[in-house]
Amino acid sequence: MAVKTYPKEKLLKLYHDLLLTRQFEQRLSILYRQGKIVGGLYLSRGQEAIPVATCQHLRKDDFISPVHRDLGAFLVKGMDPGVLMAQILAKQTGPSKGKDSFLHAGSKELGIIPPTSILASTIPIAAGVAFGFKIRGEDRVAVSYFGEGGSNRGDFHEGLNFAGLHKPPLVLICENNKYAYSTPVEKEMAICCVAYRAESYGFEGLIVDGNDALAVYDTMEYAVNKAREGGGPTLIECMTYRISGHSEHDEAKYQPPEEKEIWKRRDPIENFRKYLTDRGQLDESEDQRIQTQIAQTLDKAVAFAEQSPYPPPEDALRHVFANEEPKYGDRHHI
Ligand SMILES: Cc1ncc(C[n+]2csc(CCOP(=O)(O)OP(=O)(O)O)c2C)c(N)n1
Repeated sequence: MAVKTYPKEKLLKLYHDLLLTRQFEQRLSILYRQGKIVGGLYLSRGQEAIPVATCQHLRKDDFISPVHRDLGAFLVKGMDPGVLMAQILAKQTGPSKGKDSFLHAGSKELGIIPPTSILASTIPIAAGVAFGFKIRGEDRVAVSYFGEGGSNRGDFHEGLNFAGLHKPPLVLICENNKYAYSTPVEKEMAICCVAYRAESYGFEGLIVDGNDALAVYDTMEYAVNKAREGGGPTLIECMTYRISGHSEHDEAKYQPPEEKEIWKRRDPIENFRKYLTDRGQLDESEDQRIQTQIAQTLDKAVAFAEQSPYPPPEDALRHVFANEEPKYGDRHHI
């Protein structure tokens, strides 16, 4: 069987994006401990390969509907690291203009639908967007991300039923990290795999090792090409593990230490680095160059966010309603 080969620049871009995501989140973790992040902080440590590798195949005019563990998707889709950092620090220069923390941000220009916080709502939203592409005859794709926990909600089933019926260019990415907050997957559902559910709605469900960046990359390439060519939806279940707590305040004592150890050895970034070095695609000096470049990008992003102002109090009601700019103190009856 022929072994697939990849252009070096694509491999190095994937490696760069994985490292950028991990190191961005490491900075966030420090800022959180310094009290500079208000509210929860939900990281993707150990499962970065899923948002990062899947977004490699998307164009700017494709749409994603990410959730709380998809910071990497924001970066790969093109959001400026400084602007994203400002958003997370609730600064006026973030896309939500300081009204919200963490990832309730989006960008119409970059094709990022702001997460709503309602688990699995990403699915009917992306299915609707994809249906719009289909009606207009456009070769654009919509992608929704969700956890295996979210897949137990009604929105998941309604979205899949719609997708199965209308066959829009939709890719559904389930990030099965084995826990929904403190609930282990065996107590969430009676079957082993979310992908099995796709078939009952009339389309293909695939299972992939979510810690193998290239496996995720290849599977997504297949699903995106299929969607663009009119082949309809695909659900890709990426098997992974949540290495840290649900959020930074959660010590995750419910995760058995031996289980964590097994998955730490399956780190997607370390393994990809080994893959590249073993094949002579990355040497120490190239690695160092990428690391330095990322460190500089992040220094700049943190400085921009920290120096940005918080919004003034009188902005509290601005940009909240579609057609009005109410004055502070106005009353609104809906
Ligand atoms: C409808 C709904 N119920 C509960 C919550 C609170 N909540 C946020 S994340 C989460 C766990 C999600 O688990 P999963 O979907 O597996 O994603 P993961 O956090 O593991 O990536 C819960 C219960 C919510 N945001 N929305």
